[in-house]
Amino acid sequence: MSGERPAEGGRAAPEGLGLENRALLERFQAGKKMGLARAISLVENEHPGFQAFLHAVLTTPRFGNRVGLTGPPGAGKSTLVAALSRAYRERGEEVAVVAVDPTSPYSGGALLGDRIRMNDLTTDAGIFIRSMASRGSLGGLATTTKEVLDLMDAFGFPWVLVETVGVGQTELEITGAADTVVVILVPESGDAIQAMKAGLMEIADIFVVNKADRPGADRLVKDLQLAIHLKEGSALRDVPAHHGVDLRRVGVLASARARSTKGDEPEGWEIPVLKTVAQTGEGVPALMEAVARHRSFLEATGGLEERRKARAAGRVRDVVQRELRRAAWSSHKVQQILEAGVDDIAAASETPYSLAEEILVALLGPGWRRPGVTGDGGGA
Ligand SMILES: Nc1nc2c(ncn2[C@@H]2O[C@H](COP(=O)(O)OP(=O)(O)O)[C@@H](O)[C@H]2O)c(=O)[nH]1
Ligand SMILES: [Mg+2]
Repeated sequence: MSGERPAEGGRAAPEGLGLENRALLERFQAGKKMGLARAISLVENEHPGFQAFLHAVLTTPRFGNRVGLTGPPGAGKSTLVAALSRAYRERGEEVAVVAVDPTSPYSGGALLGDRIRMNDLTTDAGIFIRSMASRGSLGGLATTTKEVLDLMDAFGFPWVLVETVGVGQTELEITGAADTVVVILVPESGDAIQAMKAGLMEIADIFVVNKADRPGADRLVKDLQLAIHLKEGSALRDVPAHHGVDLRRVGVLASARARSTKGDEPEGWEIPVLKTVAQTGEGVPALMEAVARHRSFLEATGGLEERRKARAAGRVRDVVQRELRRAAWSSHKVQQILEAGVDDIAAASETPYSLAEEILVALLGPGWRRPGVTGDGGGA
């Protein structure tokens, strides 16, 4: 970025924001929903100037609540998101929903004929719903998806709900995109041991056992509670001190260790395990209360700032990677090297590695050397 940043209302005017995007920015900042929709398209399609647009939007800090809801397919995530949205709307608060799951039936009509009808949600101007496919590698949350969340947050929604279908990587990545992560399980989805193995203990701030109207819900709640306590070492809470060792102290230490491995998590948060029947809204007020409590906890302990810093660092990495890729494949020089080199690879006088190295040197300068190469000294 050049040294000069022309001022505009006290903010740096982003370079590369064309006339059209500038007009869009005005509509966005004026709170026009059409402006938000257009901005999302701009970002999703990576149209020229989308980076400058995001830059402009993000230099105005907003602090919406980002809640991620994840779990196996069919657990009732969409139904629960609908119930939550409805409840927030009843309090007069606006809600943005991002469903990173193309099968989520948010697009008008009834939610599969169930009791919660999405009609009034989708025609309510106070709710903004967007479904998108996760285009990230390994099924992770694409950078674009995170940017759409940023847009919704920046637009001023107090609630930004993200539904992601839980398949490994996406579940883990949601931690980076949300302030509060709700993991939704159902009696049918397996036991607590499976949840532990899947790493759900690491990412859940709140557990929800949905479909509590089905058999086995209480059992799953108990198992999850036990698993959480075991993990935190607090299962020893009721064990008296004996043999000169205060097991409670040991427990507390174990708890602190378990927490600190999360890195961004101050200790002291007891993961609640709640029961819901998403279709009827049963248990939804308790879930809202838990989400609010977690938010207060994060604010009081500095955890919110920590999470946001971690998120920012991750985002910088994402953007650098994307721009590097973009720079590489849009470079004429790189195209030339590639075109000239493939014949040599066929003739075995070059290999993909030697050619890639040539391309990297062309991009990054003659001083560039692959990290970890002997004599490089870097990467240590
Ligand atoms: N019995 C029962 N069914 C539910 C409950 N919540 C959702 N469902 C049903 O479970 C199915 C999957 O719900 P959906 O919200 O699409 O799940 P998702 O794939 O996790 O988003 C739908 O047929 C819902 O009606 C619940 O609490 N109890
Ligand atoms: Mg869904």
